[in-house]
Amino acid sequence: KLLTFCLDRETGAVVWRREVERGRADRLRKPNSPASPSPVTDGRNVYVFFQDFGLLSYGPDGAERWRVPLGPFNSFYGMGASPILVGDLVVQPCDQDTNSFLLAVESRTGRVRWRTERPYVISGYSTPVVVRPAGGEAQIVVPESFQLSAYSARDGRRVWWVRGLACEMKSIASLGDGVLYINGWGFPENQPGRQIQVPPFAEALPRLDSNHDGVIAKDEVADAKMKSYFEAFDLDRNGSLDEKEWNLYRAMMSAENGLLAIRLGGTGDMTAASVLWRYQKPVPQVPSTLLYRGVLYMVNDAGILFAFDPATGEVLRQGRLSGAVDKYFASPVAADGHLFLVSQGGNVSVVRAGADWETLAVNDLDDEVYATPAIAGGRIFIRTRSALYCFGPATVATTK
Ligand SMILES: [Ca+2]
Ligand SMILES: [Ca+2]
Repeated sequence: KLLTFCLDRETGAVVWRREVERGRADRLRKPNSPASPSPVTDGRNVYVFFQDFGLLSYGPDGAERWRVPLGPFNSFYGMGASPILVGDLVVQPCDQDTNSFLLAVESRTGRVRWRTERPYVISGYSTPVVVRPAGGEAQIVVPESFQLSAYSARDGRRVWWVRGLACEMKSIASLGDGVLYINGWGFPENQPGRQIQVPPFAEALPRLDSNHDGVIAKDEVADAKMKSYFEAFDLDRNGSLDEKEWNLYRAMMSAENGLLAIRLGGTGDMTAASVLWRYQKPVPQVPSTLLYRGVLYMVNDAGILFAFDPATGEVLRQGRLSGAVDKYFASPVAADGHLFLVSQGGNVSVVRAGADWETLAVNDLDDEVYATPAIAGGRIFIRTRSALYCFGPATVATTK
């Protein structure tokens, strides 16, 4: 079922719930779920995206305002990016293995303002951010396969891009002053020094194509590792690799994992000019970084928390989150001088922020957590697999 809930922030009571018909079930692999894309609100209306339906908007009372059916989609793990609001537009990245596009619809009517086709993009799961380079107009920055691109919010035109990102992006960029920070992880073989050299198609085909049909089928591949990744390269999922798909396999194997600091702005390919630093020890699969009070934080897949100097990429402090050494899907969040990190197993670490951060408390929710907590009105909201929690003082000044 594809459900949208509205809850009273004070009590957690369900104010309304709406269901939209699920006419299909596009490819979706765990731990992704149809509810991975978060809703976005302008404070009155809410905008939601379901990969098996498209975009919808509901009013404050739950009345449907408009719907924009989209798809079906062809993404390796299923769709993950959330819609964002940019001025009077709702912007939705639809990154998939074939026919990727970026869509902007009017938030009032759902009418399509622009749609930019992006044939150079395959599966991706990152939610974009909005930037305004000095003196310029708003741009939508989307982490994409192998690169990050900035699109004009006015007409969807691709303005500038930086190459050298991982082959598959999941995290959201953190924004500093004229700089963004983005981390990406594709395969273990994308760690510098571990990359696999893949021969060109013309060289591989005569060796592997035993039935001479001009393409490379899964059972023609001997290499166990390649066999295990085969589906990821078979973009049209027809069971064999043609030259385009083989070239993607080569590109995926030669991509590099890492955390990059990128200066915003420019025109065209800004790779040479705008990459300020790269950190290439293991970065996490999913969680985004957090820039808070002049320090950049990142938690990796071994439960190690890093504090970076955002200007240089220097590691100021790294250490295990004691009591919460686990895998992380949720990104770190912060308020009142504290970081909050929620592990997959439901351990919530409360950390004093700073270049010399330290763990203050660990609380166990005893349930799986994949969602990043939300902070609003002096409270923190945490969604576990089976419940939505609100933590905070019993009485806080809130505006409804
Ligand atoms: Ca063949
Ligand atoms: Ca194919």
